[in-house]
Amino acid sequence: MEKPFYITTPIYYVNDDPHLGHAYTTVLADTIARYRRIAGEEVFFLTGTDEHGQKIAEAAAARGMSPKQHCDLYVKNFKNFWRELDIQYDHFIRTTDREHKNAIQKALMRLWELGEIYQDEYSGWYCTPCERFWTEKDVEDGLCPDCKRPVKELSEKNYFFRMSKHQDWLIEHIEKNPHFIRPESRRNEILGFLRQPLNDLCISRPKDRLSWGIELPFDKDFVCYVWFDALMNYVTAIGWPERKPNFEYHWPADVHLMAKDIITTHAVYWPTMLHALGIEPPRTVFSHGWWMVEEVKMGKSMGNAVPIPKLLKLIGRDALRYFLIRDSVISSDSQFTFEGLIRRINTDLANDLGNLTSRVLGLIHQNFDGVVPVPGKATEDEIALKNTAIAAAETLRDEVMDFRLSRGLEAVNGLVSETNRYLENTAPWNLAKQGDWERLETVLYNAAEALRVASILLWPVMPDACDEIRKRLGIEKQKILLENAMEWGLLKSNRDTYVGLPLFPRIDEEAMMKDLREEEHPLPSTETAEGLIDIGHFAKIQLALGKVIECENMPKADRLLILKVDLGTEIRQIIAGIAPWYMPEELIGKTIVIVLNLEPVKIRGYESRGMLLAAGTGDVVKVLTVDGELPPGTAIK
Ligand code: ME8
Repeated sequence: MEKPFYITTPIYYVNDDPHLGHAYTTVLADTIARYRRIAGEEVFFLTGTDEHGQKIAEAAAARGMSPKQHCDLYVKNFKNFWRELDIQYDHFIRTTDREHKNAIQKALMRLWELGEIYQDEYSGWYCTPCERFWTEKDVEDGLCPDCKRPVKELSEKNYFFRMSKHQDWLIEHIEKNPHFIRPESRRNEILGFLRQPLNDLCISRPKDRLSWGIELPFDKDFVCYVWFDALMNYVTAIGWPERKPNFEYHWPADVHLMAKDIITTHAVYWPTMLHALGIEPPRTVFSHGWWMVEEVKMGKSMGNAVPIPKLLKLIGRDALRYFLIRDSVISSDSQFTFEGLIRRINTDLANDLGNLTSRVLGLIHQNFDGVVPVPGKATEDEIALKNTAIAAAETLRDEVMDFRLSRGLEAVNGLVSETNRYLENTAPWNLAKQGDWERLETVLYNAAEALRVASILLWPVMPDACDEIRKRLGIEKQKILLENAMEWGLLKSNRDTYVGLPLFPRIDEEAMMKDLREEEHPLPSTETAEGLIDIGHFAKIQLALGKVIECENMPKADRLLILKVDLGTEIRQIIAGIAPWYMPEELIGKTIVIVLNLEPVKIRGYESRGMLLAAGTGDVVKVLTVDGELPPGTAIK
């Protein structure tokens, strides 16, 4: 029996909201999954969230929440975002799922018993945002070679996975399997990296530094390194090791998709971990380039993420999906510009596809009361159109199977433009005037048939628009199958159609940029952040002024301050993630704004009762204060 096509995205960190970079990989996976499904394959598409580790613990602390509360909230944001983009995953894994945690402990125990894990003293340079140690030679000017942020020297006892032991096997595996790492450029990069001896991998973190993680089954003072925990999701999600038949039915994964930032973890750490556990490696690890904004990688910590909720409202999810797939060259970086986005939508979607749909259906209405005509004899023009359609379908299929979706879409857009040209050449409006009904029937049937083919080929990228085209053509009940795009003449005559509104209205650049600019200060991202709330909701939040009477750094935490705040009737302890922007003494004496009625939480063993308010962009953060003297405890209404 053929196993399902198993495709994965990275599991994303929930330290902040999803951004366009996350959307890209997930839309790409969803689109490939849909193509495979309409090609008749069974597919298993996995995505999820990476919830342990320092990054998440600190993000939670900065928001005055427990890590689990924080994760639950952000997981909802991710899931809502995927729903808005119509991502049809088969399973969403969270690394805080019980089954996953149990499986990680089993994996660790197995490796420990096999002697693949040992304890050692380790000192090195640690990058907190990347959660990894670097050696002296990696670090330049005290900065992390990956994210270019400062690293700090750390020395501690830890557990190590004997990754180096599997180096020769890995090199041989990569050499024997040209499709194991794709594209070719990344494969060469990894082979180059493997020319140096591999270090063993530190797979633990002492609990006194970080407690938010999965406990090592053989030492309760340590938690598992977040990357070990995260990579394993690809096998735990399908039931390893407990649900063996399910696991064996799906594994190996056909493709793990990710961007180039995490190719080493996927192409080196992951296969060696699997090899040590006696599990076959995935078939392909595919690393795409980055979406960049003005030459900088788009990302939440870079502060240049595109305002997606607003963008989605303005252009719709199909247009965004199309743009992301069409305008990215999978093996290199892609530049995001609003001009590029608008140009793409106006050209390919409003002018070409939208126009073709309106024209064909409009002409069928004007001339045949909306009923698909019966075609007469095909001339050279119809044969050429048919050949273009079949060639586009075949090109698309081949390019998709080879992960070059942009080229596949280019071929489909070629078919759409060609059909518009066919209408111009055959000029059905003149045929109507001349009363050449038979020729008119043939032309409009063939143009509608090309539209039917396009509605299959584009469906995985733009499901809403293509469903709508199919409805207008009267074929919404037909199953969408790729093979039906390779056959000409399947559109049934004598069906009722309708014209409808333009599928993709032209975007006015100036108006859109104005609308987007109004989004410059988005609401904070919570479940209620979308849309408006009534005053009753706001009144539930109790805000008051508090005077900071003590403030100190939290030991072993870079971002956290412990504040004692006088609220008139009581003194409260509040933990705030603002240490990167304030020295403790700068805050003492300040009158700041406090949210009073939050559930108390413990952050690294320190209780926090309430939250202070601050505003900022990432580079600059300022606490909110009041304009003038008011006593502590004054309510804010
Ligand atoms: O790395 N362009 O999570 P993450 C294209 N939790 N893709 C981008 C992108 C950009 N500018 N920015 C992000 C992690 N991505 C780990 C993964 S997997 C076992 C653990 C996409 O939230 C891209 O897929 O930082 C990248 O690899 C991923 O988001 C990183 O997501």
